[in-house]
Amino acid sequence: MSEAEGYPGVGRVLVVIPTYNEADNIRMITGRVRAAVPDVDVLVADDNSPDGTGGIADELALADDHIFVLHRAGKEGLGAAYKAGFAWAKDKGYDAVVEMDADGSHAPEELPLLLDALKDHDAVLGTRYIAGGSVHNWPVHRLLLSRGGNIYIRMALGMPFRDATGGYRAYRMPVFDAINVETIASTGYSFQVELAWRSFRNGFRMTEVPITFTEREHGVSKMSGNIFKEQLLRVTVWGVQARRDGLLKALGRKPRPGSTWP
Ligand SMILES: Nc1nc2c(ncn2[C@@H]2O[C@H](COP(=O)(O)OP(=O)(O)OP(=O)(O)O)[C@@H](O)[C@H]2O)c(=O)[nH]1
Ligand SMILES: [Mg+2]
Repeated sequence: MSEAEGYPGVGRVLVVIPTYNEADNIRMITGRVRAAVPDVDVLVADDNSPDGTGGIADELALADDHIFVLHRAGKEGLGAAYKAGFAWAKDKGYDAVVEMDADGSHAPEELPLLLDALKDHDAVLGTRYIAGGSVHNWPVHRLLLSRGGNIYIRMALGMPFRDATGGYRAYRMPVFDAINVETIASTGYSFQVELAWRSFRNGFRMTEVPITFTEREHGVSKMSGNIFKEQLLRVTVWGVQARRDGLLKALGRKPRPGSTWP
């Protein structure tokens, strides 16, 4: 890619798409990304999917020099795949990274919305729960769980965001260094919450843009009760830590090791 290419006002952008058994979706999603933002690159981070997603991605990469594949040894969860993708992007000198699911839940056609907002922000969260945003084909219980989880997160952490669990986002690369992204231990939805939380605590310029979220049509869901419990527990711990840090700060004391206090 030449210097002149990339997304105006942002620079070289890499869309990282983690995949596990997305053989039915991978052509569709990469094709839509390439059509929506022709000057942006795509990295498929595949955990050795048994259904052959990685092999299909290799074919796509051979045919298109804007598509790349990161083959990982085995299933380690979404967070680990993203961290590997971010490290790959840093190594290759990208200016910004977008997180996107492979299943079509995140519309590639909305990429310009996220990237335009990134022109004057460090992180942009695609949000289902602000005016203009929406969720399609979700059963009521899942919507309630998601909305309830987000209300809890907002109260526990004092972050202003309406959708801290969403997975359609754009970050400028310096954010990842500042928040020590490689030390994030969360998996599942907590990974997204922790990314937002650390970015917020470090004072980065963040904003939300409305997105249209559509539940997957093909393939198998990996959502589980354990993922939800992990999120609840971690958010509660961070909330308590943040209040303790606030107190220490008010008393003129130093933060504890491992604190999210910037
Ligand atoms: N590399 C990698 N990707 C994963 C892993 N688990 C999930 N993914 C991918 O992460 C994205 C989000 O996972 P989904 O299964 O869609 O999770 P979800 O949206 O909560 O659940 P659905 O209801 O199935 O849509 C998809 O692109 C998955 O293929 C994993 O262990 N490794
Ligand atoms: Mg999904």
